[in-house]
Amino acid sequence: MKRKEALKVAEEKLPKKRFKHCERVAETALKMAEIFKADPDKCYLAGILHDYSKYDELGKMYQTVTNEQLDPELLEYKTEVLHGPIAAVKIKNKFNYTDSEVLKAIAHHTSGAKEMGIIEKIIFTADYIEPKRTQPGVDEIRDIVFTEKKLDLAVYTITKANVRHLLNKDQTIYHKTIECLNYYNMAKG
Ligand code: DGI
Ligand code: FE
Ligand code: FE
Ligand code: FE
Repeated sequence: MKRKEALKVAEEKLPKKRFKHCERVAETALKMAEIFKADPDKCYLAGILHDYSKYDELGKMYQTVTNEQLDPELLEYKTEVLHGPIAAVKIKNKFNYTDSEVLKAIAHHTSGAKEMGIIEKIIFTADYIEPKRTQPGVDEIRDIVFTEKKLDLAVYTITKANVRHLLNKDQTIYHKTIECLNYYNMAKG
């Protein structure tokens, strides 16, 4: 898939505000691609498409989990945790798109995962730090990325903040989120 085609796919599928967020994530991912020596086309594609399934119907998402034999634990969660893994299979099937680095980056953009590749880490981080994000601590993470240039530390710091936030709201933590937290606690150095 080319950048222009992916842009059109995202624009037609998503409400304007969400599409704009995806454009900012893609632009942020491009900046990070330069710093961390990653393929810019893959970063752009994963960024623009990462929230493709954000507004899909929940019942259909559960059907896809079953039909595509995705992690059955996903059935215990809602759109927040499902939209990444679902978007990855839908984009693969609908557009015959098979790049596993891009598909994994889309699938893991919410939870993270252990042993992520460079595109996965960039999208996970770009989603959190794109210019319109205002969470407490986001400027520190922008510094870790653009000044210190420590991507594993950024992934860890984001995951720690996510888990804290989820626990404060008594939310259930998906196993890949926990695996990401533990793996990057070690990998961050
Ligand atoms: O789609 P975005 O809004 O751009 O952001 P996202 O996909 O990174 O996160 C979507 C939501 O997912 C966010 O409100 C927090 C939630 N989330 C992330 N990890 C987990 C989670 N929710 C639960 N219950 N468990 C998790 O492990
Ligand atoms: Fe998302
Ligand atoms: Fe995220
Ligand atoms: Fe997003």
